[in-house]
Amino acid sequence: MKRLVGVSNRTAAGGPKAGGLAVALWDALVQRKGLWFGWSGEVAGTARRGVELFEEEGVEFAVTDLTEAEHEGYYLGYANRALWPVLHYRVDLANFDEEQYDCYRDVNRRFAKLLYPRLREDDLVWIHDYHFFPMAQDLRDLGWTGRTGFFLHVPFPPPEIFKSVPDHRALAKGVCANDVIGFQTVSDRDNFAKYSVAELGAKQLDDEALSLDGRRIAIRAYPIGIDAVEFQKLSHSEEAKAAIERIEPFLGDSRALILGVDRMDYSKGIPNRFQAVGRLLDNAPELHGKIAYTQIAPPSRTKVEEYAELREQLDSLAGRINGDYGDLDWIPIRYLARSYNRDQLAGLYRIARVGLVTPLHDGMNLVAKEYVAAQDPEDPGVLVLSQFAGAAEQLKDGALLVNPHDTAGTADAIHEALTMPLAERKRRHEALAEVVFGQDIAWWREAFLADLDPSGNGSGSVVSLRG
Ligand code: ADQ
Repeated sequence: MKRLVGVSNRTAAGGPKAGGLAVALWDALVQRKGLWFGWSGEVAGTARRGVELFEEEGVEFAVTDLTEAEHEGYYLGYANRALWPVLHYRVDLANFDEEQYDCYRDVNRRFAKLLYPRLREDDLVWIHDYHFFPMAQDLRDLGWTGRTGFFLHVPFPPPEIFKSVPDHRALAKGVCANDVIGFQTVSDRDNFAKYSVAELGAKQLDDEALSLDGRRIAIRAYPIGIDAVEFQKLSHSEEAKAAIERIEPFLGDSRALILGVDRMDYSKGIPNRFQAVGRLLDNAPELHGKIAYTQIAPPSRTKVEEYAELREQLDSLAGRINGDYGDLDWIPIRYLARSYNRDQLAGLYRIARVGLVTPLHDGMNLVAKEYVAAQDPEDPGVLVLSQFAGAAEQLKDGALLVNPHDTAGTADAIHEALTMPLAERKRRHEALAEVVFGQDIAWWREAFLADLDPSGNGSGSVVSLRG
């Protein structure tokens, strides 16, 4: 079996192997005794420019620090304030700064230089996400010719939007130096194909292949999954039970829990969600005192201005809705700006009557899948899901799909979820569970690796992307 080399901004070194990317790559790297290369997570005043090497459970890690200037320019600046907003269709929030772009390019080149001497001829290189759009090209420039793949965890927007990035061509050409380019959805893949044909002069060979400069590039949708069996187990853990016990007094005998769990990010549509709950309370006075909406949203990227503004907006919206509708014995919105561990979340998902997942745009959204995995199949809750989450492509038959910009429509969907008869809840849950358990994280990983290493024996499983 060929050695796998994973490249991602953050690695799972030392920390818990939780969350989508970390679990998926970790298992593959353990299987193949691979190498994981990325940022150490440390910001050094004057950078240790080299690589720190260590091993965990047979997986080799090679990590490097960022200097303060790199952290500002490459990470906080270009990746988070230029690429992230554009890839989430928010050109209005993007901040394009030439110096930050140069810094992003330099970090990619520096990382490639550190990685290249560690590569062996037969390695498979798997690069992750928008932090490393140009990485494959930088490795090629150094002489690397081996099989190389890229997976984009976030959406790829329509060409008109991606073209707003001043250096869009250089970035996209860099991505095209990969042999396989993976997307979360068919719609992201098609946006990229359209862009590449129009802007780079690529030729579309078929739905899943481009040709550029005489090279064939596979482009495919590989919707990322979760370790569903493991997550279901977590929902029965002691910690899960303890979390349920803590929230139960607040729910009493008759209050339905509506749950939202997100990183505090403007792409997640949390203010729209608050407004939809406000509208629901306007429309349905009979629900006053009968529902408890809990939104868990730990602040992220707090050094970025737009995130600080979001925090203020949420504080004020939740305060207003609670002020308008709350009562001596009832607070409609409980908004908790802190993080809970996976066991605790699994327990809360399990007792939530409604899973409210309404991002304005999202690559996939693993919370939607975790919510499904944690349900009791005999008495399942209902998933209310944004049509703009990547997960909607797979989960459209079982979830109630909403347009998160449509406040009234979202309020109606929450109402429908709260009043849905058991038979329909079970039917919908069955459809959801089939996808979440069938197309899980191992399925995703094997599908990508089978294409990255067509000659290889992979793990021997037959993978059908059509499910
Ligand atoms: P994220 O934007 O971080 O990931 P998401 O996929 O929803 O979004 O969540 C990732 C993980 O973080 C999940 O396992 C979830 O449980 C956990 N998490 C989220 N909110 C939390 C909270 N409040 N407290 C504790 N844990 C929380 C990016 C892309 C997504 C894509 C993933 C994987 O933006 O679209 O699905 O990568 O490819």
